[in-house]
Amino acid sequence: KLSRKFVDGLPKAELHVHIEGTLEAEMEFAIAKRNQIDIGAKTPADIDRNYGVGLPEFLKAYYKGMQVLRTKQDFYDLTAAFLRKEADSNVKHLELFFDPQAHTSRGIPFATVIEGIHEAIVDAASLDIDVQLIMCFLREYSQESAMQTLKEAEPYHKKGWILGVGLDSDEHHNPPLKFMLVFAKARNQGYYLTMHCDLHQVDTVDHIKQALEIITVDRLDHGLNIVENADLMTFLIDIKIGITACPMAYFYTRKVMEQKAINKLFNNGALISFNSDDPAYKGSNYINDVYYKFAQKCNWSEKELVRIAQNSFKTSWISQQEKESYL
Ligand code: ES4
Ligand code: ZN
Repeated sequence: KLSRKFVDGLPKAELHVHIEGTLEAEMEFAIAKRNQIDIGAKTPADIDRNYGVGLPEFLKAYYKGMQVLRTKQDFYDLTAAFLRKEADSNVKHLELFFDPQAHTSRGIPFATVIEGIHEAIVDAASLDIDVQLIMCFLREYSQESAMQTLKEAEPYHKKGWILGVGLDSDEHHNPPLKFMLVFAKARNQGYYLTMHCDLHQVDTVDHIKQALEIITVDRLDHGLNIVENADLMTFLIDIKIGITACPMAYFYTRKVMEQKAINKLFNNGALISFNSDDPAYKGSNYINDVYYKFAQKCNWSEKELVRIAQNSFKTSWISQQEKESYL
């Protein structure tokens, strides 16, 4: 019988979690108070995280919550709290998403966001966790806006503060190819590439095809609809590209953990990992909750979870030498 203790103690990498999605109601409330922002809540319990079912419904709540983040200290505090939590969860390597356009579009300077997050990473040096950043573009914004964001990121990328770029937010009518030029440019600048191909959006399989065959991403986020196309799934497995699943996120936005698709990928040898995505908006299910609850649901033992954790290191963007130290 699988024990929670085993899950908690298992060394793992987390590759798909949005820093803004770790904003718990308590912290949102406290930051709103110190920034003197009226969010219409008298206590943290008044902040409603039951936004309903579906990606647009989630995104609405997500962008509303993060409005309280204004200062470098806000981004610092949010990141510092999450890194402590990850280290306590035995996450040894973290590749953390952030959404600069969700803040620059509200008048918050790019520097405020990245410097607050980065300082928390530096100050977490005493924790036994290695942290890298992935900058996501918001796909409902224009390619020009993404280009501008890439330009703003350049000095920080050169300092080694940002390892990769991703693509997230509203997928409807916003295919990977909309951002072909910006991803080509990012690759030229030395970034790793990943992108969300979310569940059951319109034309998702086409989007996965574009991401894998044309953009040639280094990893694929969600992308579970790939099981609908046997050739594409075989291609993903052959080229050993990682696929980041977030079972509890699906439970909160679709009311299922997508066991079938996940098991199919897993049983066919895909390099699939488990991740928390937006834990503060997905029932406060952090990485170990995700591992444990999915395993319980599918009657998995330690053996399967060890392979999931190995996949997380294998498909991370650390050096081959570092990978071997974890495998
Ligand atoms: C996201 Cl799960 C998910 N999908 C798309 N965009 C996102 N931003 C944060 N989480
Ligand atoms: Zn995500």
